[in-house]
Amino acid sequence: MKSCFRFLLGLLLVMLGAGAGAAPNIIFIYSDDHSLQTIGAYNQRLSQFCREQNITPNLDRLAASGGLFRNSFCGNSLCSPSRAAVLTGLHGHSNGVTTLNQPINAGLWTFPESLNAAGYQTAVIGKWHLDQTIPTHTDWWILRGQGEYNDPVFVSKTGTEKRPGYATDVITDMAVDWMQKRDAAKPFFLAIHHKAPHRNWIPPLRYATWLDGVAVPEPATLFDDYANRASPAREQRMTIRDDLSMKTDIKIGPHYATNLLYAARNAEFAAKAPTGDDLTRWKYQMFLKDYLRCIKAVDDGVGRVLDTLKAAGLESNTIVIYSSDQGFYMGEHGWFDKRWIYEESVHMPFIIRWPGVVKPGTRFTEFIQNIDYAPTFADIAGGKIPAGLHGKSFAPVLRGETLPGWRQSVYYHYYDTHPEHNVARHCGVRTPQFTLAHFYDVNEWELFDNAKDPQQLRSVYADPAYAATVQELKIELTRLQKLYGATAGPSAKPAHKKK
Ligand code: SGN
Ligand code: CA
Repeated sequence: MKSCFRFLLGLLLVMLGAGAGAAPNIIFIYSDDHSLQTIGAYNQRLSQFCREQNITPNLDRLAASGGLFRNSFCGNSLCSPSRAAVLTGLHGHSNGVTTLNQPINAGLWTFPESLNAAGYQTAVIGKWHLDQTIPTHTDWWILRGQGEYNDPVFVSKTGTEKRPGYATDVITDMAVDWMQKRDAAKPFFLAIHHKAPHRNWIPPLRYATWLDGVAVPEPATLFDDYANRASPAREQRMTIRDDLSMKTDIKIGPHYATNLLYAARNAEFAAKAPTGDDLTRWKYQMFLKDYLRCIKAVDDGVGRVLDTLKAAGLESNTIVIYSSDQGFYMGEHGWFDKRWIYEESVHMPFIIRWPGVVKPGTRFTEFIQNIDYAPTFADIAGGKIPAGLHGKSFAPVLRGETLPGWRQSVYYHYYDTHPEHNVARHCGVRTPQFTLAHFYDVNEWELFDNAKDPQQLRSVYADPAYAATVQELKIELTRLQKLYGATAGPSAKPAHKKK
């Protein structure tokens, strides 16, 4: 009888260990500016091309063995604000980070605190971009500001140190090393924050000629004229044609002509001397190839992490997540960069493998947002979730439960007034079918019917057929602002004054 009881107890423990009951390890791989369009598994504009060219095989493997969220959003498509929302579970007006280079409000809870208290060993390695805020992870090695692509300098508890090599590889090496040296008696949370593929898209030497001779498919909107939209779409400065620098972004000039990465393109440019639309097309190709070469290296890093887990026997009890701080324009609307509430920038990739819990191949449609990550991580780890967060744990969704009353819309607010890309401040709401945006400085509105106009080329805000929708969405925006204690306009003075 006693042995039968012991057997049943043992069986129960094994079952718990294999599934949601045991404290699983969590690896959170978070890159900088990775668009959904350039992930094979996402089925977006360039996904098929990515699969054909084998650009994201490891991310695709992760998505096939786990799940992928189609409706994963940020609340402000800019680096530091997205990172602060991930850490605090709060939107920027409450955590203090509405634009770049601002500190998280002193004393605010960040999720590693709950994981540490629950017995986890936590670490963050790589881009942080919250220079005035010290991580609460057990261990940390972070890049200053944007960090460097080559021989990056890390700041840690013990000082600063330059590490030789290509940033993506160096960060992966450090992450693998940390995993191998960690306290194996504790569950762990490891954040691997890549600098890539942020501007100015410097690939590793091993991919210097990879994709040469291949034509990257162009978006239908490469030569968008911004008609039928509010004025900010015309006023921005983020076009491939006018704002992507021939020198620092495309790397044309005497300084680059002798560089192994750029010699061939300098020769090609000299021979073809493209002008007008041909020059825009040529710049698009160079930009996309540099970006995709950076992605390929990130994907290599993902592969190494997955292989390390397998070799260490940690695969079955480790959750692996891949995300990025926001989306990016890959020439859609003629643009690079992000910032807008529009589709390409408001989406964040979110891929998750959780063996024994998330069924392989699951495609989630729930609306999740970066404010949900902190409570979700704390929930999974069995840690405390403080009251008053804007985000909610979606761990039950991962476990296959339906959450009654889960959000049907996301709140968005972009506050930056920096002249570099000149995107007007706006707040808005994204629902399953619509995007409503208010550019309050010029008091102009836009409404896109994403079902009928997925490329968002025609605002129907003034179309009488949409009058009722406009009313409903304005009410929804006000409801969200009240829910989160936000104001209709900027809640703080702009951090940057226009020159
Ligand atoms: C830099 C880039 C911008 C980019 C911001 C914010 N210019 O200023 O193109 O929008 O970072 O990016 S660069 O010439 O210095 O590369 S973010 O990812 O940090 O939000
Ligand atoms: Ca970013």
